[in-house]
Amino acid sequence: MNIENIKDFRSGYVSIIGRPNVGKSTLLNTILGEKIAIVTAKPQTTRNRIMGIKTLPHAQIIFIDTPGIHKPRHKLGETMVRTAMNALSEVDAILFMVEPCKPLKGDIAVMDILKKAHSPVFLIINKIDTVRKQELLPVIDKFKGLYPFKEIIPVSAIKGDGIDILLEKVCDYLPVGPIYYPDDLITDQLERFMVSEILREKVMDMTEEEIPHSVAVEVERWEEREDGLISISCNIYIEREGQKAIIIGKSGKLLKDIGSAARIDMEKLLNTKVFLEIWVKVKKHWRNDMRLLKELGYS
Ligand SMILES: Nc1nc2c(ncn2[C@@H]2O[C@H](COP(=O)(O)OP(=O)(O)OP(=O)(O)O)[C@@H](O)[C@H]2O)c(=O)[nH]1
Ligand SMILES: [Mg+2]
Repeated sequence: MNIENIKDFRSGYVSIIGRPNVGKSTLLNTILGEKIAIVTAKPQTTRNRIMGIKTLPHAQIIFIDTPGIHKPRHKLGETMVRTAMNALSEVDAILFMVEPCKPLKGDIAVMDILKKAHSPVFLIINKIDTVRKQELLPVIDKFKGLYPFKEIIPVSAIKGDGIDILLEKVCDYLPVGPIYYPDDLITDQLERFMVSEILREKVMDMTEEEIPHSVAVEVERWEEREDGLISISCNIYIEREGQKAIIIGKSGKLLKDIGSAARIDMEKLLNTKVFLEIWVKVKKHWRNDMRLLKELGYS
């Protein structure tokens, strides 16, 4: 990376906030050009604060992807919402992401929270690939009437449309500052965490109803062999015995498919062959148990 002028270099923190499923993690991945956050078509995918670092010749932007803000129904949900709220203070800008439709209840609830924020708030209207241009103006008007956004930027996180403008505008709001992280670092996440997330993504993708949200993944063993192969053993935790049978599937077929899909992505991430072993275990009501939530890295 060619750093242009160290004296005018800008840097700072930017949070991505919004209700579940609007495309926050997709945006982060597109900006970085690499998949560091898991994405599914189901709401409440992200459960932790995910940091992604974008270094440009004249600026370093540290993005914080957050869990979707929703009405929590258990302690896991509460910690997720708390994680999102914590990302609202001490940042240089907040990207409030919505879908290209009129404000929903969930959006309005987030805007109420944003009224207490001290940082400039951008409205990011995502998924513009799903609507016609003329449908966008009334959406912008509706949101504009509800909050004094500093900038309004329509994007398609999936297609990469509007991303350059977004980065340019974000840089305008960053203070002059140091290069906080090495310019080739894109996240602070440990490989172990990313591997557990990959497996959780596949389970979420390949199961239905309450199962995707009842699952937690833990890496139990990680061994790097001399020939370069990494042998990983993971536990998938679910809340009830009945869910165990569903995840395993008829003759173990579903679990096998989940494992194959996860292994392919893990090999891409680690750039080597992976041997993956998965155990499905019951941890009763873990989503409502603070001790278990802590153990699983959720608080
Ligand atoms: N058509 C379209 N779909 C998108 C776009 N961006 C994201 N999606 C889809 O929207 C769904 C949710 O994406 P995520 O990135 O997981 O959304 P999120 O806001 O991080 O969701 P949570 O982590 O649950 O809060 C996925 O199916 C994405 O493929 C987009 O620009 N266009
Ligand atoms: Mg997400």
